[in-house]
Amino acid sequence: METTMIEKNPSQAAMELEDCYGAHNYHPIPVVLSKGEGVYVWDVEGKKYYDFLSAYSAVNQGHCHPKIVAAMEAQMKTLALTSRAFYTDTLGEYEKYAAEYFGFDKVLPMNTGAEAVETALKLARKWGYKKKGIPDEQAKIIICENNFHGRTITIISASNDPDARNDFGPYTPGFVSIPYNDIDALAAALKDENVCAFLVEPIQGEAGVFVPDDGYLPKAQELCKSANVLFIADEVQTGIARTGRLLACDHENVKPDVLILGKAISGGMYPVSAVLANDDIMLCIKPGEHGSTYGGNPVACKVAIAALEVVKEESLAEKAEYLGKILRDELSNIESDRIKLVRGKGLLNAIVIKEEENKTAWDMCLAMKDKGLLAKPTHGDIIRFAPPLVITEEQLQECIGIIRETILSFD
Ligand code: IF1
Repeated sequence: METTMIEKNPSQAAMELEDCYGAHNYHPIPVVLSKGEGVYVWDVEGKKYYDFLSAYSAVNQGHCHPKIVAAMEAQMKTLALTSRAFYTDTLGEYEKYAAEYFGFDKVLPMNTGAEAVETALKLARKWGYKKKGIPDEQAKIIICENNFHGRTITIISASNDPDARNDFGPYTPGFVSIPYNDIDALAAALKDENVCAFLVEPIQGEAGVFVPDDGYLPKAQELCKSANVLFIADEVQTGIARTGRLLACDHENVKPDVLILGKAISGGMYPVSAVLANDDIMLCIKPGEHGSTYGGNPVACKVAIAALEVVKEESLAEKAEYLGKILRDELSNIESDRIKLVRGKGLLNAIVIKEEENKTAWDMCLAMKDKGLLAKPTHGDIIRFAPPLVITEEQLQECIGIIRETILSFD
């Protein structure tokens, strides 16, 4: 019997479904993924790819890491959620583990990166009023141009990205914006006695993996200290071994007053985020003043412990440091007019592409996809290269081959 129905290929069908029923707040690379393992993902047609985005550094430990999966599976069968109305036998265990792991007195568990940033902002303001003696409603927080800290109304109030910000006002007041990597600007802004905190990404991720000058972070921390201002590091993207150290701040021996973590603290398994600080700061928030239904739930706790153990057991920071150098060296050696710049730290890297007609980086990502490597452009002309940290040197070399071949094909 003849049929007039034309079978849609499964990728097309999945993309149409999202397009039809989902809000149009993303413009993904046209690949439909259905499976992941380690450094690889597979699309619905069975094609295998190297993942060079790692969910924006959430899957540093690799996709579906067996140890993290096992921890999650065991806990979700036992007790998943109680809310914070009751104690659990997992939260304290996790808080102790994370506090000691990162060297802070206390942990405040949340779920997403944006929530953890919001938490840090609230904590800083509370500290500003309770400890620094800032007059009511006057607290200010210094932030940097071209930052990315998340998508809530307060956080976008601190953003200068028109896409993130425009038509979402009115905005939350209380932010002072200064150029990133500019110590003099920070020193000037710190003269205002109502400043309670400086919020900074140790490397600006969304800005295109922008690495500040050596010495910027320690100097910034020192200035904050003498101005009695909290130094808050947003390590949601740079943290958990991504840049070749446990924290990007560790490269410069900087210990933030408030540390914000998310993404890879769960190895991509589950939304887990955290704010860490010492008692003099953290205890400014009292019962009832902040919280979250899912924050610190038993599954999150067990997943985070396992994910952090994997980082140590598999020496992921050391691997990222070693492999990152190879990646940047090899990318720098590609003889193409198309590459303006290679930059990054550890396995958080980017190349800046010389644009031909403003979609070269996108087209390059499509070409790499066809060759079995997934990456995503940002700002039109920047491609981020951030594979899971479990990648082997041999796999990395194969990926460098794909990248080289693709870029040269655009000359
Ligand atoms: C998306 C970017 C990366 C972050 C830092 C907080 C958050 C993020 C330093 C909020 C989130 C994301 C969100 C994701 C894409 C991704 C991203 F391109 F948008 F900027 F990684 F570079 N602080 N980063 O990078 O964490 O609430 O999302 O858990 O699609 O918006 P979240």
